[in-house]
Amino acid sequence: MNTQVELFDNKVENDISIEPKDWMPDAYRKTLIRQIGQHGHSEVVGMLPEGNWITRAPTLKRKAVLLAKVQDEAGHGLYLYSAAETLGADRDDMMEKLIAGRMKYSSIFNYPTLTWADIAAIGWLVDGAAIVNQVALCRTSYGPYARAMVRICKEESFHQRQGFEAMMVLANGTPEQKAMAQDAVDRFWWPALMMFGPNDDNSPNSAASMAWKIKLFSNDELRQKFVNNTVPQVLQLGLTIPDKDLTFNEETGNYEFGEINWDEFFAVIAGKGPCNHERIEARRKAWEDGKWVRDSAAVYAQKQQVNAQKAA
Ligand code: FAQ
Repeated sequence: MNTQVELFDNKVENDISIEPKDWMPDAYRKTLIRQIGQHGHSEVVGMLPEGNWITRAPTLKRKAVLLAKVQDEAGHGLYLYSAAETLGADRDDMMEKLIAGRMKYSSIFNYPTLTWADIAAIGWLVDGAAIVNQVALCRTSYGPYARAMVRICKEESFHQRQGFEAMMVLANGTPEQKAMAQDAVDRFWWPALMMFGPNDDNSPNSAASMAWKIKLFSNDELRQKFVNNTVPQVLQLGLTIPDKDLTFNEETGNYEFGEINWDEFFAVIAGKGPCNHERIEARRKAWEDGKWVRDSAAVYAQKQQVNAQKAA
């Protein structure tokens, strides 16, 4: 006779996805709401540093591509919030927690976008890091999250390639453009590595998340994969990596890299990064300005329900 726990464990063990109506441990549900909610918030807050450049993109083509990319990120946020709702989370509650600083979003979006090259760097390095993490999540144990990731990864791949192409144009441009590209790499390299989270021996959620197959690879494994993928791309662009300790280990096939500044990482996720205040203020304003839309939609939905009841 199978207990609910055994059924759940069996599904996880045999890579059968867990679906919204299945029984699941409370802690599994809670950790998924935390991760999916924070992931959704990252997509939505991630629109801000890029949105900052829509009016200043250097050509019409770049502007059209950037607009499409930012819209894609909004869509990703919506898929993720919907996936969190299948677990019983409330979207308004998640939004209010974000604004109150009680839910996190990716550290990377607390850095400023000072030049056009930063937009290229976000597409190439930030989306590149996001893909490494998200390709693994396409096989995560919770069905709605895994399925959302499949579509998101397709769009992120386009983002990554357009970012690399924009960077390539700058790297092959005038000396000023090349210097701008290098400056963006210098500022975004380490924060991109931090996106994968703390080292494995300092990652409190990893053991449970890996046992439940929410995470299939550890933070350090994914970070290493990103470094291995990206170093050759930096070199191909004729740019350098701001890490004097970077070496290629011929035995393991890995690029070994220097120590991440964890004090900086923990300060940023505690709300003390260069743009945390600005990002949350932008979300607070959007939330308050959008209240009339939410209220109108709620009244409309209520009226539809009353009409449907009358007609029945
Ligand atoms: N930033 O125990 P762990 C994108 C927190 S999408 C902020 O290792 P976990 C698309 C963590 O929440 C980018 N906080 O945690 C785009 C935990 O705190 P908590 C977002 C971080 O969950 C591109 C604490 O530290 N992607 O970029 C970060 O097992 C361009 C301890 O950490 C995802 O969210 C961080 N970097 O592993 C959009 C992917 N790292 O919650 C626009 C899904 C860790 O206990 C433009 N998420 N923390 O208070 C994941 O894979 C995992 O949640 C990790 C963290 C790997 C991020």
